[in-house]
Amino acid sequence: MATNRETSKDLREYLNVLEAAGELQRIKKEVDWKLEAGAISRLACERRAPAPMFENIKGYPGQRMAAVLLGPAKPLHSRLALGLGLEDKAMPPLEIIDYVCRRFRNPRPPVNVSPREAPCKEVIIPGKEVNLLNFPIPWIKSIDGGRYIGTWDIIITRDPDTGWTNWAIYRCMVEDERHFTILLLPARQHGGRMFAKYEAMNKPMPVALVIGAHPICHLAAMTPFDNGVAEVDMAGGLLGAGVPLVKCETIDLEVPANAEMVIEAEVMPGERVDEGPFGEYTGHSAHRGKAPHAIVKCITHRREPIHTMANMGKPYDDYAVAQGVLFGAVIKNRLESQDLPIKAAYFHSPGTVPIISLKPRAGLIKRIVAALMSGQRLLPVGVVFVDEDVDVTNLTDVWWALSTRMHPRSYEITDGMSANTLIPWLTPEERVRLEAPFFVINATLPYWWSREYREDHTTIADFEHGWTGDIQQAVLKNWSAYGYRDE
Ligand SMILES: Cc1cc2nc3c(=O)[nH]c(=O)nc-3n(C[C@H](O)[C@H](O)[C@H](O)COP(=O)(O)O)c2cc1C
Ligand SMILES: [Mn+2]
Repeated sequence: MATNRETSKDLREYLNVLEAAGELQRIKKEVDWKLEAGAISRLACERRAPAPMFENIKGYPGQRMAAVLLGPAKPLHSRLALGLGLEDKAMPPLEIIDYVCRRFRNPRPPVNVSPREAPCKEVIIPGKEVNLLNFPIPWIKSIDGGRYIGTWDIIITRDPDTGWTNWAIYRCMVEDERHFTILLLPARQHGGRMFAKYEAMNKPMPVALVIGAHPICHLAAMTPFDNGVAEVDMAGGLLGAGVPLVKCETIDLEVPANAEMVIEAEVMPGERVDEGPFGEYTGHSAHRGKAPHAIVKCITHRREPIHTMANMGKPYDDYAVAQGVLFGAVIKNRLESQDLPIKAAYFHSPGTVPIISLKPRAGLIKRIVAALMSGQRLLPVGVVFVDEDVDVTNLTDVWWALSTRMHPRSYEITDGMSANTLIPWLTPEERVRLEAPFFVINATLPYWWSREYREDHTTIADFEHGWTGDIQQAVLKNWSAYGYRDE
C-alpha cells in the first residue's frame, strides 16, 4: 500500500503534508488564545474546514499553535489518513481500519538518540525559570474551567513495579506558573493506575507531558491497548520504524526526540486541586471536580515551538475521527486473535457504542461480548451487532437494521460495568460509585431460521436483491437511454 511516510517524520513535516493537501489554514491575523482560537477551531470542526494554524497569537510573538490536526475533513477521515502516512486521503474508513490492524500486529521498539540529535532539546528551561504562562496555552471554551495545556498531548509515565512505560492522552489544565492538573482516572486508565501505586508509596510520579510529536505518536497514545503494552512500540508499528526517543533532563523517562515541547514534571501524591469542567468528546461539558496535579521540573522545546490543541465537542471532533478507526482496529485484532471472526467494527462519533457486523453462529455474540468486557474499556456504553450485509459505516444502513431486524426482547442490559465519569447520563450515585450498566443490541436475524422462512420474510427489497440479474443488467445498460445521467 502506498504511503508517504518518509515525507512526514515530525509534526512540522506533517503540517507541510496537510498544507499540500489543502488541509491547513494558516491564520496570520492576530488571534486571542483566550476563547477566540478555541471558537475558530470548533467552527472549523463543525464545518469540516482545514485545520487552523495560528501564526500570530496575541501576546505571544514567535509562537504558533496548530489545532484539530486530525479533525473532521471532507471526506471525514482525510487528515487521519494523511497522518497515518497513507497517500490516498479518500481511503474508506474500513480499509484504514484493516491497514491499522496490520500495523498494530507488527510493533517496533523505539530507538534511542543523543540529546544533541534531539530537536526537542533546542531550548532548555530549568525548573526555577519555568513559567507555563510564557506559552500561548489556550482557554478553549467559555464553559471550560481554565487554560488547557494538554489536549492533543502525550502523558508518559512508568510503572514503579514492572518498568512498563505508558503513553496516553489525558487532559491537563494549567493551575499556575509551575503547576498543572492531569485528569488521571484511576479505575479505567493506565496512567491513573500507575499513579495509585506511587501514591501508595507516598512518592511523586515522574511524568512527561509531550506536545507536538509525530501525529502517529499521539494516535498510539489515544488507543486503548491492554495492560503492559508500550504504546511507543505500537507507534513504531504504525510508523514502520522505531520512534526516536531521548532521555529527559530531570526525570527517568524517555520522550519523542522530534517533539515540539516536553514538560518534565512530578505528580504530587495525596494532593488534589480543582479541575474542569471541560467541553468533552461526548458533546457535553464534563467533570468539574478534583484531580491530581504536577509540579514542573524542566521544560525543553524546539525553537519557535508549535503548540497544539484538540477541540473536543459535539460530533465531530478530532478525537471522534481518529477514535472510531483506532478502537475499531483494536476490537478487530482482539476478536480475531481469539478466533472470534467479525466482518467489521466501527464507532460512530462520539465513540461510546461500537457497531459490529458479523455472520452469526451459535454462541458467537455472547463470546464476543465476554471478550470485549474483559478488555481495556472497549464497551463504554453498549454494543450493537448487525448482519454482514449491513454497512457499519453508514448510519442509515445501521438504523434500517435496528428498526427492522432487532427483536425487542433481544435488547439486553448488564449491570456492574466500570463507568466512565465523562458520560452525561450517569446518575449522581453511579458517578461516585463508578459503576454503571451497559447494553447489547442484537439486530441480526436469527441464523437458525430455515432458508425458506428467511426468503419469505427477510429478503432485502433493494435493486440488488429484488430483481434477477438479467433485469438489473438491462436497466443499468439502458440507464442513459431512459434520460438519466450515467454514474
Ligand atoms: C484529546 C483527548 C483528551 C483525552 N483526555 C483524557 C483524560 O483527560 N482522561 C482520560 O482518562 N482519558 C482521556 N482521553 C482518552 C485516552 O487518551 C484513551 O482512553 C487512552 O486509551 C488512554 O490510554 P491508556 O489506556 O494508556 O490509559 C483523551 C483522549 C483524547 C484524544
Ligand atoms: Mn496504555
